Amino acid sequence: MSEVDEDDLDLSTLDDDELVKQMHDDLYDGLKEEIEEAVNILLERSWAPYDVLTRALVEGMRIVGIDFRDGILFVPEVLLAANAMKAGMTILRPLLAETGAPKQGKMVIGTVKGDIHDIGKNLVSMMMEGAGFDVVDLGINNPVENYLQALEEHEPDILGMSALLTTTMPYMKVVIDAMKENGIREDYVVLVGGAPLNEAFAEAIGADAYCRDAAVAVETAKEYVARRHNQRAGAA
Ligand code: B1M
Repeated sequence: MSEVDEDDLDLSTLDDDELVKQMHDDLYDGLKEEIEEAVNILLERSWAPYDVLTRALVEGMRIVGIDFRDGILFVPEVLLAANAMKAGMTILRPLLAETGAPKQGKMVIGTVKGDIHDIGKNLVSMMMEGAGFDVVDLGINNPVENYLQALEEHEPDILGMSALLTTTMPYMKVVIDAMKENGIREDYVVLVGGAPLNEAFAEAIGADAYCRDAAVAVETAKEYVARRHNQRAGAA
């Protein structure tokens, strides 16, 4: 995508707008080291980690997604872009988690069975940690047993599920139905997210809420946990 010879380009000479644009190109081209360097440059320029994440990385991946959809990019190229994005996120993760926010509660989160997309889930995990939640990340491709076992073992306030495919999103209902069958559905707040979902779907499968993005996930989680604490205090 980029017309500039990457070897000749000194990223630090670019102004902020040019650098962000270059990062979109570098993400598109799967250039991991360039992404890492550019993330560090923006942080040195006092950019907030959240702005680096959303304006440079998430926006870059949005562009990749469009060309993937349109058949211009294919799986191998998108994998490289995803790896470059993850490298940038690795630098940002501790900074986002370091906010000193008071402890809010605990969340177990995982991508559902059949689905290996994890960038969005990882982003939600990072933002939740930054907001003061302890996060147990189950990774990708989780069968219902993984969720049930993790709920029993970690006793979280929230179960988060992620799905990026229209073919895998129905699996969220399998998990929620299993929770109902085991009589534990009401013990947890169930939040779901992923690009193909919407509020109507979340309601139809019996989740508590659909979260459009990581920021909404944090706000929704805080709201539901506060509500649960108030209910418990009222019942005591
Ligand atoms: Co895939 N892929 N992919 N892919 N991929 C999509 C999802 C797709 C929309 C691309 C397209 O056609 N436009 C399409 C799905 C079409 C559909 O189902 N309708 C698709 C396809 C078809 C496929 C394959 C089937 C391709 C193939 O093999 N032919 C295959 C399936 C593999 C599988 O899972 N079984 C596949 C594979 C891959 C890669 C491995 C190459 C790679 C994943 C790498 C990785 O994740 N480690 C990949 C990628 C990168 C994408 C796109 C381009 C980008 C996804 C992403 O990371 N977005 C994606 C296109 C798109 O979504 N526009 C696409 C950035 C991320 C920050 O956003 O994940 O939406 P997102 O997360 C957001 C919110 O959704 C929300 O918050 C996040 C942060 O703000 N959120 C939650 C997400 N999870 C949440 C959980 C919560 C709360 C909020 O819990 C509380």
